[in-house]
Amino acid sequence: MASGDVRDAVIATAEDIAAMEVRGAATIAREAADALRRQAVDSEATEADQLRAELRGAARRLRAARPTAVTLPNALRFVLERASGPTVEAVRESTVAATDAFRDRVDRAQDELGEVGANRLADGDTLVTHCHSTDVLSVVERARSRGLSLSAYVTETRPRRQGRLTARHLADLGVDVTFIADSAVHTFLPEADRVLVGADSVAADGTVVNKVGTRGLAISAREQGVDVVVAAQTLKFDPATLRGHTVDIEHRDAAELLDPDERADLGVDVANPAFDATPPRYVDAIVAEEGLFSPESVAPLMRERYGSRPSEPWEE
Ligand code: RI2
Repeated sequence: MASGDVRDAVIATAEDIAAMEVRGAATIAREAADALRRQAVDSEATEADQLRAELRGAARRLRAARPTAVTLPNALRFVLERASGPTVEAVRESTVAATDAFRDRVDRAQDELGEVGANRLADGDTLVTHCHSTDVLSVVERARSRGLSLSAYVTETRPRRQGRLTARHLADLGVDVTFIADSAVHTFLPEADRVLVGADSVAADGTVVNKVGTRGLAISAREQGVDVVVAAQTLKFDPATLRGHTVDIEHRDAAELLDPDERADLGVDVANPAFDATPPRYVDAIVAEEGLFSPESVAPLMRERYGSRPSEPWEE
């Protein structure tokens, strides 16, 4: 049964995103767009305005699921701006068409950035990566398909241990993988040619928000003269930062670090930020579908892509 006018499928998707059953910035975006499609298809609205209001309500529910990856609001905005028409059927059809277009766009962007990123890699490179990023995997997949031989140090990525997914994917692509504890990454950096990580959001000044631990990794890499390359399609660009907003860093449940009994026994506080912000001075290049960018060139591209937007369509 639906809660209010927001359909069950939307609530289920929002819950899956919050629980990280659905995770990774690009994947969250695809699923959120699909949830709006389900809202449109399953709706019992009898007026176009009613369906549009329902879509805004669904978007608000989805937006609240996780705060940091800007792909989520960017996906919702893409669909809502195109969900229009004089009748319920017209709004429904335009919503379905928008979600199809959105998926195509994300898939194409990921393919294209893979090509760009592969140009930056060399045969025999040793990479260091952190967490699990499908944008990073696209780069490595493209490089492998060109016959480049690659090795990688893959961090475990506490507390959720997404590094296991990366290790499996890279090994399946024929990369020579060494799985390491997060705290060991500085030990192995001198053997690396490049750090290659994803992003959840990129701010207008080129700051990269990614899985917690990325900032320390990037600072250490700079100290040791290792290139830091960020694979981030333009869907990761956060237009709100053009107006002075900062990216909200998600703090997750303490139970991801200590089970409640153990925590009570220890009598300690727990802090569990899921992401951190790497300043642009530690980022050598951002690989997007439109090419390779310096952090300084993010702002003009962001302005051109998103323009100025004082409010979001789900706030109207
Ligand atoms: P793609 C992940 O966050 C990681 O921080 C990863 O670098 C980023 O999303 C980007 O993922 P989480 O959802 O979009 O695991 O490249 O907290 O797949």
